[in-house]
Order: sequence, then structure tokens, then C-alpha cells
Amino acid sequence: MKALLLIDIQNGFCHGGHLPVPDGDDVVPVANSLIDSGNYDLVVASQDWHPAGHGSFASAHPGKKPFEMGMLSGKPQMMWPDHCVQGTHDAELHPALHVDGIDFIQQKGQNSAVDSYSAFRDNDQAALTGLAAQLRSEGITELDLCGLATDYCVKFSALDAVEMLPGVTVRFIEDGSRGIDPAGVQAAIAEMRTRGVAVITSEQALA
Ligand code: VGL
Ligand code: ZN
Repeated sequence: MKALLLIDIQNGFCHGGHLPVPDGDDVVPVANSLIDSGNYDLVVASQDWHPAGHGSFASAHPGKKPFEMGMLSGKPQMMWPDHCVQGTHDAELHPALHVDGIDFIQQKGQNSAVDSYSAFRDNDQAALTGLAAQLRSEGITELDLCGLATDYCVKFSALDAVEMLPGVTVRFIEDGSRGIDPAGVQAAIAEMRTRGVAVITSEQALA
């Protein structure tokens, strides 16, 4: 049983969004070809879904600017621009994404006191979203993932998949993903490889 996990392909991370990832829109046609391939028994999309004033927003920390480090609940936290606020256009999935082929949307990031890069659990590795249990109950044995951003939510989701779904083959689709920082992307890919994530192309995923 094969699943496709599309990470945070939302307006906020694409052109014109509040936290745009360079060339973020370019993942959409790749994601659509994967969705439409019929290769997957289950297609899940994650959605960053923050309440207004979320603790990861620089605007919630007087004197802090976006992309500086700050603190959240006593731990170092990247200060992000306000993004993907629940119910706003910024939080919607990209309008060109073939949502009819998506079986389930996994929201995350609702707790203001902790960020949640991974679609599986928060950054404290405490609160689970329920996605791991769902994939297990569906009998998923292979998980391919891609989306935005490689160096944050895609990486954290891939590493959690390896850890939380023992026995499941996890593959990162490189051309279906884009990152925020080029050095961060290279480090993320190296870390994923080291931790047992296969790095593949969409062509390989579709083969
Ligand atoms: C993300 C930063 C903050 C992501 C989400 O989707 O990679 N990055 N929130
Ligand atoms: Zn976020």
C-alpha cells in the first residue's frame, strides 16, 4: 500500500504568499502528476494552520524581526512572518493543486505555544497529529513525500515518518520540493539520507 504525502502546498509558501519559498509554485505541476498517476492508494496533503498571533510569528514578539531567532515556550524558535492563518487565503491549498485527488487533509500548527513543522507531531515531539496512526491503520508500507519547504516541514515530516512508521519505506521526491535556504536544503537532504530516507525524482516515483 502506497501513500503520497504533499507537504504545505499552500498560497502562503508560493508566489504572493506571506512566507514565499523561492520557486514554490514549481512543485504544483509535479504534485499534480503524482496525484493523477494512480500510483498511490492514499493521497494526503498537510496544511499549516496557525491561529492569528501564533508564537512562531515575529509579530508576536515585540522587537523581533522575521527570520531572526527568538524564543518560544523557553526554546529557540525561528521568527517567521505571519503566515497561513486559519481561514485566510494564505492558508488555502494552492488553487492549481488537483485537490479532487486528495483523500485527506492533515492540519497542523494550531497550538500557539509550539511550532509544528512535521505533519506527524509538534516540534517538541509531544502532541501527535494522528497521521502516523492513520497511515498505520491503512496498512501503508511505502510513503513518498514532497512539497514545501524542503529545509523545514518536508524534512521534519520525512524524519518523523522514518521514526514513527518503522518498516515503511520513506522516499523524498526532490524535484517536487523547494526550500527556503539553499544551504539548508543541502543539509536537509544530507540529513534525510543519513536517517534512511531515499532521495528520488518524480520520474522514479512514477516508474
Ligand atoms: C513551514 C516555516 C514555518 C513549512 C511552515 O511549511 O516548511 N516553514 N511554517
Ligand atoms: Zn508555519
